[in-house]
Amino acid sequence: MFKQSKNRFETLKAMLFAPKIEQEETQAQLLKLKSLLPIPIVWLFGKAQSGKTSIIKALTHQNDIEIGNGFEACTQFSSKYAFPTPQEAFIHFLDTKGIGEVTYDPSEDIALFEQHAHILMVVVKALDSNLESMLKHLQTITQNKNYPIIVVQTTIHEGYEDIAMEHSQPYPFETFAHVPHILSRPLLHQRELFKHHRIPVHKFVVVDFTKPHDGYIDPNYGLEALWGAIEEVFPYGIRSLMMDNFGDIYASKAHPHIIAHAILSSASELIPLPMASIPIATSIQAKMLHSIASIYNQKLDVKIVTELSTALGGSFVFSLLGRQLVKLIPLYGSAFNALYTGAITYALGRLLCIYFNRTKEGEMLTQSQIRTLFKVEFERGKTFLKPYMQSFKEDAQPKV
Ligand SMILES: Nc1nc2c(ncn2[C@@H]2O[C@H](COP(=O)(O)OP(=O)(O)O)[C@@H](O)[C@H]2O)c(=O)[nH]1
Ligand SMILES: [Mg+2]
Repeated sequence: MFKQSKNRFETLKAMLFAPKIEQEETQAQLLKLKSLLPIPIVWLFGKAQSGKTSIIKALTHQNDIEIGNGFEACTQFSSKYAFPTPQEAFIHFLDTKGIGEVTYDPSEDIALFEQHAHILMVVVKALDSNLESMLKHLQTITQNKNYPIIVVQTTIHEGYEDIAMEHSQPYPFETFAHVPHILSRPLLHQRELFKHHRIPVHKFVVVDFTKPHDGYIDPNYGLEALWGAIEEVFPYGIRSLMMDNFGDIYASKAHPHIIAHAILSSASELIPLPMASIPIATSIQAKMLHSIASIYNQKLDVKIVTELSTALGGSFVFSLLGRQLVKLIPLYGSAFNALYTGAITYALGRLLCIYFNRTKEGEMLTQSQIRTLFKVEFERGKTFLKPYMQSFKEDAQPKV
């Protein structure tokens, strides 16, 4: 790897502008790599119209169309939403939509998802007291596996006495202090039902995800509490991987795509693949740069790439490792390479975003600015990727 790293940007440049050298070999490797990637699943379990799709929307900042395009059917009763896209997914949301049907049988879903589901998110409308058959199915699902269960109680405004009432602030549903009786009664009653059926719930969260025309000040009421619950049971920094706010809307849009490629390139160092004539991580970086350019509606021309690769070439990237290199390589081996490669991919992606953003304003980046920015983004990349890559390692451990 380190021999390559001196001229990896030359290889990248060649790949970007002569895509035919990539060919089937890399495609096959990429497919293999993706199929081996242990992608975490959030299993959403709830009746139709309970608010499952709205939760995906709130967690991913995607709109209806983007979500609609991301779904693919996977069992008779369920479909899967891949984020950010089916080709680049680093998280899956599973939507079980057949629960209200008399014919619903969870066995197919259990067989397919038991291995990989990291969170079971049960979604109920706050005023729905008819949960009997759903709870029965949940009993079956949780019989053989202890999922961390989060129950999301949605659409609470339907329980408000006065239609003009605003949501309570600060969010009172951690303690239920000062929650009007008319609201607390159905919510606590639902919680009793879970207890009665011996469903071990990690956390209940109350939300109201409304449309702008509903007129609430906070259209994502309870989203912070929901993220809090998710991070308690899946503490791998997933929130910051899915969304980062850069002020530049294109950069925010590009963020999950950069993360997806960074994770993939990182994983290519961890997952054994047959040797290829072209380093797979480089071809992943090339794909990412093309995808960022299309988000910015820009052409990826030779000038940009030459500027970047001149600034970052030579021993610069190598020097980012500093003295850590000598100390850490014997210790961590491929895990170290994985993090390093992923962080380089992340930094490259971010740099292209910054480049497009600045040149749009007529500004130019000097070679030394490029280096300084790259260094900062490289460190950020490491921070982003480390916890998530940790989840891979744990996934690979034999389950007890
Ligand atoms: N007010 C409010 N409406 C919600 C909430 N969650 C979902 N909805 C609405 O309820 C309807 C069904 O939601 P959807 O997310 O599609 O449910 P799904 O069938 O479980 O995926 C949609 O019109 C949503 O806008 C919520 O928390 N509050
Ligand atoms: Mg839906």
